[in-house]
Amino acid sequence: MPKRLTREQVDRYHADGFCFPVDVMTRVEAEAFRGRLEEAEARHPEALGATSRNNAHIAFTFMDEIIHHPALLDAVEDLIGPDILCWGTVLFIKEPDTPGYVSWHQDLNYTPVEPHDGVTAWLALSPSNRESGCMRMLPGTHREGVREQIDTFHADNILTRGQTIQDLGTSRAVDLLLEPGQISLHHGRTIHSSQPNRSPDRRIGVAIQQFVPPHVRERDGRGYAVLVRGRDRYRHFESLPRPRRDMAPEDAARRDAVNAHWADFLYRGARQRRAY
Ligand SMILES: O=C(O)CCC(=O)C(=O)O
Repeated sequence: MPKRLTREQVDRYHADGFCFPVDVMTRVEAEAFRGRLEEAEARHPEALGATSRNNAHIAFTFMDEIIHHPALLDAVEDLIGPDILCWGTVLFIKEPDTPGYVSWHQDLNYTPVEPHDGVTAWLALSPSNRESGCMRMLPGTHREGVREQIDTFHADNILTRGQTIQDLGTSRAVDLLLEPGQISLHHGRTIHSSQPNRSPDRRIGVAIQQFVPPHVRERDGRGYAVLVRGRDRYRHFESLPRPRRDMAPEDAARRDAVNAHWADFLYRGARQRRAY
C-alpha cells in the first residue's frame, strides 16, 4: 500500500516516467514557504538569484525543511523506498512576463548519478500552468535511453548550457498543471521542457533533483548528499549537515564547494560557461 501516492499514480510514474499532481502541503503552508523564500531573497540577493539557484538547501532553512517535508518524502518513498538521500536542488524561478524557457532535455544526460533509480520532485510555490510556463513531459521517454543533446547557450534558455534534444515529435506532450503545495515527480530520463512565464505572477518551482536511494553513486567521484530519511548503508556520498540558520559561513562555504563540484560536470566539454 503506497503511503502518499495512489496506486494509479505509482503505475503512471512507471508507465509514463512522471506523475502529478500530488498534494503534499496546504496552500497556506506553500505560501509560508514562498514568504520565507522571498524574505531570504531580499536579505541575501547574492545567494538566491538567477545565477545562484543551485543547492540552496545546504545554506537556507526553508529549503532544508522542504527537502525533509514528511508528506513529500512519503510520496518519494512510494517510488524509491524508505532510505532516501537528497543529492541536489535547483530553484527554477521565472519572473512575471519574461522570456526564459527550458528546452527539451533529459536531466540524466548531464547529472552523473548511476544507476538511474532516483526521482525528481518539483514543488510548486506559485501556480504552474500553461500561462506561467509549467513543465511539459513526453510520456514513456524514460524507457528509451539517454538521447544526444546539443548545447545552444541561447540567451533566454535557462538551462545551464541551453542543452536541447533535436527533432522530437512533441504532439503528445503533457502539461504538468500544479497549484501551490502540489508536486510532480519525474524520472531523470523523461524528456521535458517549459515555456516562458506570460503571467503577472512569478512561477516558482523547487526542483529536488534528485532524491536517490543510497545504492546510487556518482560516476566519477564521491559527491555530496543529505540523508533525509532512513539509513545509508553504502556511504557513496559525503554527508552534508542541516543548516541551523540562513547563510552561516560554514554552510555557505559547503554550498560553494558543492556548486563548484556541480559546475565541473554541468560544463564538462562545453565551449563556454555561464555563471550558474
Ligand atoms: O522548472 C522548469 O521549468 C524546468 C525544470 C526542470 O527541467 C527540472 O526540474 O528538471
